[in-house]
Amino acid sequence: MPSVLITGATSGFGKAAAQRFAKAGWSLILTGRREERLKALESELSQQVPVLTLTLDVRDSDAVTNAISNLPERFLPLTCLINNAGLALAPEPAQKVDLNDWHTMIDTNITGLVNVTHAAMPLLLAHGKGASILNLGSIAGQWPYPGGHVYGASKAFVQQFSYNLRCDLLGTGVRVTDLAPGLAETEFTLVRTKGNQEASDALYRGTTPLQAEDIAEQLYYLATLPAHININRLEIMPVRQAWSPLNVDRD
Ligand code: NDP
Ligand code: 8X3
Repeated sequence: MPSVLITGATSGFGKAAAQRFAKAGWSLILTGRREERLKALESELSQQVPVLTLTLDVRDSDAVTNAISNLPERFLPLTCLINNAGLALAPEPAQKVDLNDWHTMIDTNITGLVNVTHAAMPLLLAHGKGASILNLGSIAGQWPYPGGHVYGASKAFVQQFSYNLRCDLLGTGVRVTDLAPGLAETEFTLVRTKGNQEASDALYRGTTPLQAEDIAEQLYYLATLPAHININRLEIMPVRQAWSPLNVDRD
């Protein structure tokens, strides 16, 4: 039975991915900080497949290493790692941002992703051919926009780290993809605005954003491609999102 380790399974893409992979019969290792949400998901999905929940903060490298290097045999070797845990903070311009918010994004989106990857790599190498590392990047890693500052830069890291991992994993059979979504309706904007439900609703109102299930479907597609195919980067936007012209400062 294939197994998948999903970080940030308590909400949004991670939760939808857990449900999608369970539907296909995969064993699930689900992580996040909110234990009650993990337990609720476990009781929903453990009727279908084996589920292990790990309550942890991806920023805590000791906790991550300890948890992942002691996974029960029934979940090994690992078929797929979905590095999904992440967040944006501080939608305001760079010059107005609290430094702590920048640190939180770097610690989560970069250090956290690296912590989990480092711990899980031996388990994916043990699987070899057909195993995958699926990293949640973003359109923000490629396309700059006002208020993107450290969030976009952290997702540019995810893209380049994914490509560089591919170089080193060549010959092992382990695949790596930078999955880069655009506007998607999850708790992402609620987190970014520190709990402003009105701002979150306003962002998604009157358009047709991606849904968590759309991204879960792409994750499942990537994880189940024939073993000789690696999609390096997959950028997905809603049809109702596109680029704007460059800005010009005028007198
Ligand atoms: P959500 O806010 O709905 O989910 C984020 C998940 O990340 C939660 O399960 C949360 O769990 C987890 N998480 C956050 N910080 C930590 C931490 N320190 N340790 C462990 N888990 C953590 O957002 P999305 O589902 O939208 O986002 C998932 C990923 O997709 C992120 O990396 C995001 O940057 C990326 N993305 C999102 C887009 C969007 O528009 N929604 C578009 C492009 C990319 P908990 O709080 O329980 O720890
Ligand atoms: C999240 C998508 O457009 O807010 O990564 O940067 S966007």
